[in-house]
Amino acid sequence: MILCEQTWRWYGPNDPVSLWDIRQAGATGIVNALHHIPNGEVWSVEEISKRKEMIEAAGLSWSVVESVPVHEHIKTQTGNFKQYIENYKESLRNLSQCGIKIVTYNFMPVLDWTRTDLAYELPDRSRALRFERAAFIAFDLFLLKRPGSQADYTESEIEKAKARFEQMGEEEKERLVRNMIAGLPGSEESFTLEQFQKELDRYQDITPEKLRDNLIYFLQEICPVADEVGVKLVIHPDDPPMSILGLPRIMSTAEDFQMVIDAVPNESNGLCLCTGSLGVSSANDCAAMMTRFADRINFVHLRSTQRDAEGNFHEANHLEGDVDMYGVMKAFLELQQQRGVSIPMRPDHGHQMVDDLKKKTNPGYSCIGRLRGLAELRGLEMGIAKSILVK
Ligand code: DNO
Repeated sequence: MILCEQTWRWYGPNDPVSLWDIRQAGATGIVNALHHIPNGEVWSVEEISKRKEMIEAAGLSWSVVESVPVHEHIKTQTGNFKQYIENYKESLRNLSQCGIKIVTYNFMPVLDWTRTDLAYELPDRSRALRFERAAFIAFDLFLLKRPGSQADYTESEIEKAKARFEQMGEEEKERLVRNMIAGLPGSEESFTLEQFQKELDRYQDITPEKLRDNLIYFLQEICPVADEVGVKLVIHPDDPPMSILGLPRIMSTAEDFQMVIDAVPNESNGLCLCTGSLGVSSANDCAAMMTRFADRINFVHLRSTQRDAEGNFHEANHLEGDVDMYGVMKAFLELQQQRGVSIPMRPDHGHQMVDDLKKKTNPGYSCIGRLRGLAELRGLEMGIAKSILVK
């Protein structure tokens, strides 16, 4: 029976969660990036090797890169995008030379993942990340004051956002701005409000079709190199899976995935199935996607969210919320048996809980919540493996 490779995202030497903590959590693989290298520059063999040695010194292996960021010029096809694509190819060759063969990236314009509240208190007093629609709209209309933003919302949404905004103190407003644009862990960029609006302006003429063409162009360039050096590229879906702040988003549904695979069928063109991102939309059936894209999934993020009728959602415990984690895990186990490979999975995010409530942590990436998540997921995996899949 082939089981998944249990991995854990580590932010490097400055991460308050150490490699030994991770080893004690039971993970064997590390998901890591060279965050100190500016976006667009080549990751040299020297820098990659240094990090790799650090990870291996704790008895762990560097299994997945998350992420080699895609420069905004590549997404918009402006400025130095050709040079940045060449640099990307070079980084892939260097990673392969060091034995690192799975590379995650995303194609979300300007922002990576987005939440309005990083410390939403749950009934058990742990804290979760949350996306509150009224606060988000209030940010867009009254803090960012994005030109044309009113047209994106209904009258009743605008009313609610207004009431929400009026009730906010200065501190809450500042916090909301920070949460939205100062960059969550792993987002490679952060901005002031003015810089942020400038970044949005660059997308004024970029329709979803154009952004998709730019992604396809990028993949047509880099996939042959990845094929040649044996690297699997895995695109991370949009989080949340919808257009925000007038920006196009093109990786939110099964059809979006399908289109990109059809356009660039190279073996290296694969997916990172992130159940927490996709699961926010009731249209996405994550277990069905696991089966449908079985031959393309080369990395998995397991997490659940709880949505409500107003368009809010918060991150739920890993086995609760809207995602059918049993169905996902079963399909995941099945695809690994079919393909005869073990695929890396990481418990994605966790609640801030227990002793971590007293510590300064990376939002979503504190230790104990993820430790709980990983423990639950590996129990679920073992239960399914032993009771159903073994004949
Ligand atoms: C959030 C993460 C994302 C992800 C990137 C991949 O927790 O899942 O930041 O790493 O989108 O490029």
